[in-house]
Order: sequence, then C-alpha cells, then structure tokens
Amino acid sequence: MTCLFRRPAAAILTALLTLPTLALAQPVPAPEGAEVYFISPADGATVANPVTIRFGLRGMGIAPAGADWDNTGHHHLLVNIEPSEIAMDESLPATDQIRHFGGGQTEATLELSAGTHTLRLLLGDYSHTPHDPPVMSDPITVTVE
Ligand SMILES: [Cu+2]
Repeated sequence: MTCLFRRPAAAILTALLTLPTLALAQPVPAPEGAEVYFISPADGATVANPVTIRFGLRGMGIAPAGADWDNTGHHHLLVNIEPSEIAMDESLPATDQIRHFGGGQTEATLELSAGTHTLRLLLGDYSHTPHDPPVMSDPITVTVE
C-alpha cells in the first residue's frame, strides 16, 4: 500500500529534479539574423605566417566563456574540419581543429602549416556549446606560403 504511494512520489520527484537539468542542457537560441564572418583574410587569399585572422559578428554580442548573457557568445576557429564532424548540441572540445577564444577575442594571430586550409568561425555560448541554430560562417580557404 505504502509502496503504491511512494513510487508515484518518487517518479514526480525524479521528474522535478530532471526537468531543470534538461532545461539547462537545451541549446541557447540564436537571435534571428545573427551572423559570424571573416573580416580578414579574404577567401582565397595567400598569406604568410604568422596569420592574423579578424572575426566579425553581427546581431549578437561577444561575452567571455562562462558569462551567461542573452544573445552573446565567443568565437571558435574551425581549421580543416567539416561541420558534420562536430556535435553541435554539446560543449565543443578544444583541439587544434577547434580553437577557442573564450576571452572574447575578436582576432587571433597564429601559425598555420604551409599549404591550403579551410577555415570557419563558429560561435559558442557560455558553455562552449553552439547556439540553436548554430551561428557559423561560410568557409574560407587560405593558402599559407
Ligand atoms: Cu569555447
């Protein structure tokens, strides 16, 4: 008899405890019209090391990682990685191919190996998770001498 009452209570308690967690795990919505793009280099450019890359953002603000502010995010530079290889609903790993600028940087100067590289910018929220839908630039190709 008691068990019959305890089980639904446990189920409700579990639901109550789980719901906020699920809500937190939801991707942060991207505002309508948000756009991330490369200011430089230009698509198809030939560049020399060190390469300075300037990040552009329209319709959103920059916030450092950890700052959960509405309509903000921080830049990630994708180097030779296809969006289909990235889980867009979880925190982005930090790798050579996914570089984080969690300080809110709007440009970076870095060394790239000689050859042709495909670059993209992808905004992440306070927890490094892409927004919904992801705010990602068109790819650019640069050739490093
Ligand atoms: Cu990040």
